[in-house]
Amino acid sequence: MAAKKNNAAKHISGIQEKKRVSPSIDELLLGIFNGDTASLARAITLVESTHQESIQTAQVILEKCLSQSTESIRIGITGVPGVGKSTFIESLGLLLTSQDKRVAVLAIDPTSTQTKGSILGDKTRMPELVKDPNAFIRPSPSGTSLGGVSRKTRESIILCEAAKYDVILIETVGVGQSETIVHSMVDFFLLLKLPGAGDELQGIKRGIIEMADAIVINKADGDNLKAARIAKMDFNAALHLYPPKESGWIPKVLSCSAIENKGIDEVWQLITAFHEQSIALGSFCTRRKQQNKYWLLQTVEDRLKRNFYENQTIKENLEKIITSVMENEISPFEAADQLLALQLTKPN
Ligand SMILES: Nc1nc2c(ncn2[C@@H]2O[C@H](COP(=O)(O)OP(=O)(O)O)[C@@H](O)[C@H]2O)c(=O)[nH]1
Ligand SMILES: [Mg+2]
Repeated sequence: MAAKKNNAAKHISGIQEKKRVSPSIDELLLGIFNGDTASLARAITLVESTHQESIQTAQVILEKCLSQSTESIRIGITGVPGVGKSTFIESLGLLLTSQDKRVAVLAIDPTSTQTKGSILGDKTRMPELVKDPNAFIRPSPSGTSLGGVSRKTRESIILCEAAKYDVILIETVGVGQSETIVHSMVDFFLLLKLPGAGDELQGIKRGIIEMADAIVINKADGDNLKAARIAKMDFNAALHLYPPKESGWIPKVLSCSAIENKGIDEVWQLITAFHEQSIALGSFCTRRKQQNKYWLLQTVEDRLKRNFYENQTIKENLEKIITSVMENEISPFEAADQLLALQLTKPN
């Protein structure tokens, strides 16, 4: 009897499960607008999906979410693996939730996979934030191209904002192009550095410093205190060599210990000062408008490329033409013209 009851219960929960797997668009939207994390998570899964049907559903949801006006701030946090990004986000996130702010954390890590690598690490490195009802943490999907991952992250930001998260923190590992892409989707870009970084200043990618709205020397604790002070001075000196930002914002250098929760308040005060100043000057709005333009053009480029490589005639001829180019039978430019002409004569 008990077993029968159990089975019945399982059956019922199975039905509910099934119902939960595919709620209607309106149900999902209502859930998102009410700040229901399960609906938000499901919508992000739709956004991340590569199935045609899910892509279309996601598009409808996104359009509805875009029309929700919000006053969120999007903050990108970058730095080499191990610099303490996740620990920093845990500290900052908890500070913000203690001020009754709702915090969403999205992670872009093209080097990780969902079962191993830093994603699991990230979850365990935000042990308190994960449990906080005012925080939502979502790692990026694995296996897709960086462009794809980041486009989805940008769409996830919009969903999080519609779910009324006040602060969106985006963690990205400092490899390849990921900082540039994250920079193009955030209001404030924060570069975390290690003490002693002064020595490697020469080797630093110039572009990243140029993009930073703040440089924060993390791990300023224990034996690192002196090195952190020196690094702070070095970066301050280095920043003077860069031209001022168009927005009028002067990037600052701070230090903190994410693990000991020291200096995190100061970082938040700096971000708040930036937020207020850039809204007052209009540069906040200008930056978002520029980003919209960037993403429009980026998407057009992505789609054109995808259409090209998915074109059946191109697929059939590409290898042959590549071989001809490699054998110097035809120049790369002539070959490109031929391929593009093929695509035009036989579109998908
Ligand atoms: N001493 C010290 N260690 C830290 C600090 N922040 C992070 N760590 C340690 O550095 C390692 C990497 O941290 P993690 O947050 O995962 O770095 P991520 O790869 O940049 O996300 C972990 O062992 C952390 O405990 C800090 O402020 N001080
Ligand atoms: Mg991390």
